[in-house]
Amino acid sequence: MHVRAHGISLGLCTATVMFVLSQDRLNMDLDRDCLELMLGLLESDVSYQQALDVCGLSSTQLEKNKRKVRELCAEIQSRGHAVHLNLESITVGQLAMETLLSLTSKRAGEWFKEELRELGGLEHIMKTVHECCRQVSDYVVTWTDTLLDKLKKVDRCLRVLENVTHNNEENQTYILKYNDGAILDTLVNLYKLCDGEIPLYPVTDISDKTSTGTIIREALLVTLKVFINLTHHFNNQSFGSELIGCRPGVIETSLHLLLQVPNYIPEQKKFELGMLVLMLLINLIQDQERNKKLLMDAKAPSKLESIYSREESAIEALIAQFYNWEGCAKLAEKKTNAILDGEKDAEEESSSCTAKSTEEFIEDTVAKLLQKAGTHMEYTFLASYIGMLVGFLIMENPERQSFVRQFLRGSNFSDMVELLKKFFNFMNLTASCLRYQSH
Ligand SMILES: *[C@@H]1O[C@H](CO)[C@@H](O)[C@H](O)[C@H]1NC(C)=O
Ligand SMILES: *[C@@H]1O[C@H](CO)[C@@H](O)[C@H](O)[C@H]1NC(C)=O
Ligand SMILES: *[C@@H]1O[C@H](CO)[C@@H](O)[C@H](O)[C@H]1NC(C)=O
Ligand SMILES: *[C@@H]1O[C@H](CO)[C@@H](O)[C@H](O)[C@H]1NC(C)=O
Ligand SMILES: *[C@@H]1O[C@H](CO)[C@@H](O)[C@H](O)[C@H]1NC(C)=O
Ligand SMILES: CC(=O)N[C@H]1CO[C@H](CO)[C@@H](O)[C@@H]1O
Repeated sequence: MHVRAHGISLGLCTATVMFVLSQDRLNMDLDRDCLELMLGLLESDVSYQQALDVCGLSSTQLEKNKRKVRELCAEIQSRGHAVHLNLESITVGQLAMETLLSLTSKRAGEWFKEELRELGGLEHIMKTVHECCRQVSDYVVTWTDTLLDKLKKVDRCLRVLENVTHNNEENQTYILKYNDGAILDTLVNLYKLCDGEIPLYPVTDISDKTSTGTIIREALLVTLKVFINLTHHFNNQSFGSELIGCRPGVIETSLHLLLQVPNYIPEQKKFELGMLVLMLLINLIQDQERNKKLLMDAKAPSKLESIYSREESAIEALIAQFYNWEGCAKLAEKKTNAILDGEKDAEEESSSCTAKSTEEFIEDTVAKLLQKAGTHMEYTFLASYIGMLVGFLIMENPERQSFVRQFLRGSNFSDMVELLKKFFNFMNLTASCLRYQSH
């Protein structure tokens, strides 16, 4: 008994020390041993109260430790860190989890991802996601603070998964295969849940950070990012696309998110949501005949205001959305032409062509362009992504081509090709700027 209580107390102190170090901006020297210890601590979800119950004798000592730990944690919170920590019920596992999450979101390098997987940290994160999601989907009648806290925790864990799967085939495969793909079922359920809930909690104010609708939306966006990373193609193959695409409702949910859900989120978030959903759809169908068929056969999500409208095919709705965005994009053409033609201002000349990775560079230029041309340029991107999606669908398939044609203006692809050319030129421009720079 005594030994066990002592172990708990020691664990608590260790966890606290690590936690404090990780919260301080002082660089915590993280090495494999340290990580291993932390992951070990994650397993011990023992609360102080339990610790006190177990050992009758050294309760004064434990109480003293408890008070100290709480004071330390409160101090850290007063500096604005670890706001998620509940001071009333601190456990060893919680402190270790906080440490883990804050490390992965800050300074940990590439080696960390591998170690995290090998030492079972990813497993722990997946279990946490699973456990929180289970509670969320079991009890969601009204969103209590407790449930929203669970969702926020899921959000933070998913950010770690997003990071470690980024362009990393082995880590991606590990997650896809873990426990027979259990995490995929969890995430697909979460995806559908968020899709269904956002319309019930519409938010228009971008500065709103705490309402139910905002928390659900943010959880949805990070879920999408994890899906996109998990469906990334390596050598023209994507194991993830196969596994995720075949789960019932993924395509329908994505279509609903693309075509209906934007009505319930702030203006400033519509572009991000649209791009993420289209990126996922493209990943899903790219090399998956079965997923292409699912998309071809899908119905358009029903519009709330017209329940009795005829059943429209998803393709028809996608193409209507294409023309809608394309029309908006044309309005912006004048402003953006200057940038697309390569006219740059002095500020851009000096700052945008520094040595960066291609992705960073494109991201950077895209950011600048979007800023310059105003939000209208976003429509060009969204419409182009629909163009690419349709392109993958009809590639080497005359039957689908003629099906799509019936929804196109003038029954031809000229508008789509025109827009994709513009998009391509723009991408080529940014890429050639990079080539120029690297010489
Ligand atoms: C992952 O996290 C590291 C730091 O922890 C950061 O440098 C890196 O940019 C992140 N990568 C992605 C893809 O988010
Ligand atoms: C994975 O996620 C990161 C962070 O959001 C993103 O920058 C990256 O493009 C994603 N990777 C892939 C392969 O899509
Ligand atoms: C991927 O597919 C493209 C076009 O189908 C082909 O040109 C390329 O060689 C393939 N790459 C690999 C690694 O198989
Ligand atoms: C394609 O359709 C457009 C109408 O959107 C029409 O103006 C154009 O002439 C058509 N082109 C061809 C080659 O049929
Ligand atoms: C891409 O850009 C380069 C350099 O600006 C240009 O020489 C090339 O013709 C462009 N490629 C296409 C296909 O337009
Ligand atoms: C970022 C990264 O590549 N992380 C690891 C994922 O898994 C592979 C294979 O073990 C490692 O080489 C990576 O370092």
